[in-house]
Amino acid sequence: MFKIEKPSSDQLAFFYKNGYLVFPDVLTNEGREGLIKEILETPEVVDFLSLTNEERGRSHKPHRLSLIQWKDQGKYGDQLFDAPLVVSLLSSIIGEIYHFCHASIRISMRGSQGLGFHHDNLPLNQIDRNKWYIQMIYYPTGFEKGDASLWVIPGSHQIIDLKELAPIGPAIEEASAELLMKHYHNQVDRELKAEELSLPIGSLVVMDARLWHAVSPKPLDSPQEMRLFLNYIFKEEGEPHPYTQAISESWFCNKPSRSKIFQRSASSWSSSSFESEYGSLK
Ligand SMILES: O=C(O)CCC(=O)C(=O)O
Ligand SMILES: [Fe+2]
Repeated sequence: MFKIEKPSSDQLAFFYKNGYLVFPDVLTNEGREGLIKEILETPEVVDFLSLTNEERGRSHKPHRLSLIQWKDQGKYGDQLFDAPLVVSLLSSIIGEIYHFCHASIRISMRGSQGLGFHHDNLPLNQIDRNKWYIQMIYYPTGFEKGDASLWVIPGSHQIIDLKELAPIGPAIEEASAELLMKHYHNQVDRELKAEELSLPIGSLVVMDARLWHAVSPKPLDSPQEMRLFLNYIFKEEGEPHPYTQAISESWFCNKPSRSKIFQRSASSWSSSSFESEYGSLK
């Protein structure tokens, strides 16, 4: 599934310092192609792709599909629960005990709007904000700068106390590195500056979900038809997050070692109660 089995100590040091870590082109060709196939065969994705361009443009997230809880893993998506690189990263960062929270898919097509700067660590109880909540984000099709590119603000994961800026709630559409700097310079020991990434096909970004990040729009003349995003979120032991998904029986099959990551309760929130509290920005 992956070309490597563990991160180097320099990579881990980069993660702690900056709040994210990039593994460009780390999926094997077979793994990448297998994941793309499984994403494209997912019923909600099939429905989305069967719409006309005009219909997709009329939805409340124009030209974008956001499937928050993905449960249709096949052979390849299944490996992202506990492939050696995943286990090595998570046990180095979180420790031996951690839980799978949820998996999501997003598809951005030409004309999709992108996302303003936000962070994704939104626990029900603010105390849990200081617990590890890690996003393993896969970009099977990659992206170029200016074309649904990911922006990050390195070091912004160190802002622990958000005070007046979204202690809980929807992302701040117009947040910027300058705004964060103005509010939180006492909490971080460095200048906060946004950086735009470009990533080849088959890349992985490991993100401390407290990191502030954004996505640029996908231009109408983008050479790439579809930008695929797959996110597996893992968390430190504790209360479910609003998105914590139910475990499918099929994920366990013949794999008792997985009880370690799957034995926890799911969120009792419905997606509609979540959206009314947190908005539907994604
Ligand atoms: O699409 C991306 O690269 C990131 C998306 C994101 O930040 C989110 O869905 O929370
Ligand atoms: Fe995000």
